[in-house]
Amino acid sequence: MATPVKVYGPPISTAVSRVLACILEKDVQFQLIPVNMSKGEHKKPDFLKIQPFGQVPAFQDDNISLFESRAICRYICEKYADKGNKGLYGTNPLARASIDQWLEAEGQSFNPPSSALVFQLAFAPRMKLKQDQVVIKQNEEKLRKVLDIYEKRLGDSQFLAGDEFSLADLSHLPNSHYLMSAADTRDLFTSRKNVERWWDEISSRDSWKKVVELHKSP
Ligand SMILES: N[C@@H](CCC(=O)N[C@@H](CS)C(=O)NCC(=O)O)C(=O)O
Repeated sequence: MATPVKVYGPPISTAVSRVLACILEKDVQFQLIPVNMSKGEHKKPDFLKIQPFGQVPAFQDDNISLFESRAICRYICEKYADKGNKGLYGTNPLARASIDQWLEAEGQSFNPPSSALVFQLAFAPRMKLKQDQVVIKQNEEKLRKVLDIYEKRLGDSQFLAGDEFSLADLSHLPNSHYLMSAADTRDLFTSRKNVERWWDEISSRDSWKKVVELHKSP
């Protein structure tokens, strides 16, 4: 039996969730290793050896360590090409380029405002930090513009990179999950009919439902 890959970090972290969703889509055996962030374990020397920026997730497969959730997902898709969802990262150069394009759009355009909002709306209250209304307003405005582009794209194709669910859609799940749970930002999705249809479809995948279950573990 293959040795399970190791994922370090709490599943409620958006970047950890991204990797878990990919692993579950690919049906790869994994071991989840808790990192107690409130005790600063992610800044300790042993952890910095595998994640030099002191962030989660860190990932290990055989004798290699990786960090950066999107790079880890690409690696999992390449290494385990024959397992689980075989089309997740495309099966030809053009399909893969389209997936990479929308993965970049997620990382460069969607993630900056959405992760700022996730921090303010979901994590600041848990950490007993005061929410910054100016940051919330500014990032809602930025995200609105990004979602207008998504609305148009998702009117032309079922998913971002084409008519199949891909790593590009999957990468949006973690931040969107928290934004859909907050009244203010939920409306940004539900007021756009194609974005809402897309969210309903991608969030009902078994892989994502399992990640949401894992949010209950440390
Ligand atoms: N670009 C990185 C982001 C990782 C990241 O920001 N992780 C957060 C949790 S979602 C973290 O570790 N925050 C604690 C810190 O930065 O000290 C990735 O995608 O892996």
